[in-house]
Amino acid sequence: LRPLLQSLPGSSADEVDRYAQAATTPGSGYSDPQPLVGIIMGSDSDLPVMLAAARILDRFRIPYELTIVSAHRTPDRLVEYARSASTRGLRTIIAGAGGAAHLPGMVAAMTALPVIGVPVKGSTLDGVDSLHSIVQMPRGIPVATVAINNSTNAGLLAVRILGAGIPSLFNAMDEYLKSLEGEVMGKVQTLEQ
Ligand code: RP5
Repeated sequence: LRPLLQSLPGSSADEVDRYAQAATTPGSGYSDPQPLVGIIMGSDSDLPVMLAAARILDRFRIPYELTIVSAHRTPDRLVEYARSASTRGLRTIIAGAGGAAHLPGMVAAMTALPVIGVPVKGSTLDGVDSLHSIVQMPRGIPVATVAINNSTNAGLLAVRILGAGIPSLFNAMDEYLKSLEGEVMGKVQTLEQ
């Protein structure tokens, strides 16, 4: 993934190193080397969208792994990934895909871990195809679905899921909410001056 990461605008050299590490050596670069979140995507073309989730997990210092798993192009890899996820220590999976986006649903069918789906906007249908594919999971197999291309919210939801059982993370999310409020109130004050 490194050449692709380097070609993306807006990523610092440090970030490229970290993402490339997450893709090759799960959890490296953190004091706790065990990845708690798996970020997967159907294609390297999803990477520009999915990196926002990695940025959020970096911000909250949550170790993650990052890789490509295609439901239709690498079905055996999908089964192996989903079936081994919980025993490998993952606690939540973020899965992004575009088009007929069956990746999140198929992963959720093969693990009891919470799965967050990110509908990736493709070249046609504006991502509504991906959104419907992910959000319309039939009864019994839930996938928590975020907005089209909004992997930031997928990262934040993963933090909240983990934070429900980790007080320091819960407090960090509380601080994050306060920072959002502070940002808006700062703008309000500037406008009112
Ligand atoms: C899906 O098909 C991927 O998740 C991606 O969003 C879309 C297009 O893939 P590429 O043709 O760019 O590899 O499986």
